[in-house]
Amino acid sequence: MFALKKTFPPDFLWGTATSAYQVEGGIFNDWSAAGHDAGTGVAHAERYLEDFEWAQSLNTNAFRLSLEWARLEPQEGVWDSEAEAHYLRVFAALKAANLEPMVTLFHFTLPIWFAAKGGWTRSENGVYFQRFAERVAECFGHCARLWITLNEPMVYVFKCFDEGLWPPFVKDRRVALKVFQNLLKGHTLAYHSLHASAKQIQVGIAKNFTLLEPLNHLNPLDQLQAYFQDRIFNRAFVIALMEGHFEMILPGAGKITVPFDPAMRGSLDFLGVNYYTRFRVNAQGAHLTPHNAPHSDLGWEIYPEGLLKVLQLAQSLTAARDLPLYITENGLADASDLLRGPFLTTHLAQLAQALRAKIPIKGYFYWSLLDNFEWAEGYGPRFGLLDAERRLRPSAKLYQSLIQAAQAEPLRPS
Ligand code: IFM
Repeated sequence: MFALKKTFPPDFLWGTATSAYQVEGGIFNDWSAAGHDAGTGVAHAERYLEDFEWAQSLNTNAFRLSLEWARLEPQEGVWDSEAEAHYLRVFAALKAANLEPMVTLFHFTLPIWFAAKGGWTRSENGVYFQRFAERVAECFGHCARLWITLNEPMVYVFKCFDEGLWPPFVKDRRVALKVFQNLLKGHTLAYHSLHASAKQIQVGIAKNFTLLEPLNHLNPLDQLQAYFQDRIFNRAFVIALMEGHFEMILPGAGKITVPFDPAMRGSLDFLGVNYYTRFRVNAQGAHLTPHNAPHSDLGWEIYPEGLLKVLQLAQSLTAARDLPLYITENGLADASDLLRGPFLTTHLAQLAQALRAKIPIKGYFYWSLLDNFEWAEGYGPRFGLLDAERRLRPSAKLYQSLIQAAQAEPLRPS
């Protein structure tokens, strides 16, 4: 076993991650309206007390959740007091279970009224997200220290507006670029609104980092494709938030420009890293996984070394301000649960190596506590440490003991 002891600081956050639409149930939003209805979810909205007991029993001390905008503001400007009371009860339950909340505002889903206004495709709509952030800060700002404005903004851009696989099912690169810019603006507005009303909070984003490597390292065309894809998918959003502007020429899409905005510059207090897999990129830009590579039920390669690589990348992107990093998601679709144990052990070994290399990682959140609604894939993929009936999988016990081992002999300041 790798050295867990003496590697993890005593205040390290060990958690699991969820999002509202994927677990709560009974939500009407742009996804349900578009025929991707999560239905009753896994009834987390009713069973959250029990779920937090499970999370506590696994030795975790943190929990990542999102607030469903469509529940809190089901009609434009109309705030649902029962939904607010519900989330206040959720925060109270987290506190009682000694689980530090990490709270996301936008995790892929929108109120129907906001989608009808054009959602993120229109720059003037950023003010609605800003107003949502203000309301959230007023109601819940005292309940949490760690806030995430946007989950995986570039996944959202590509899935919804380039590949056209998620609502609103658009395949238009020009629209995708607009959404990229509007999400940056929306983040910036929400970042400052959250800080204006809630004190002593930290605000970041959860950024998906997918390793994009040339299929053939000796083929310059593969290299070029991998380079451009990595720059736009993994780096652009973070560079823009760090520097307040961004420019690049993207073959096939032309010049991408995010003009300088002083309010955007430095609007990150930490960076969340979501890591799942690596893709090999060929000269046509397709993503491939070698047949013999170990992979999840979704066909995603299991590549633990990639965690260290993306943490190094995240550190280099944020080095100018020495930002703290959190692994806000890392997990595996594995119905058999045979691979999840080794997945956890090998990824945590890479995390331990990153900590020893002084990468400032403050927490790790496994995706997910429970099996849940995996977007266009529905309920098929099983990412949970628990299944939907709340039966603990063997890998959950392993996670529990790995956390215990890591906490057993905490680092003492030298
Ligand atoms: O389920 C998703 C989550 O909503 C965002 N990150 C990736 C997970 C697994 O695909």
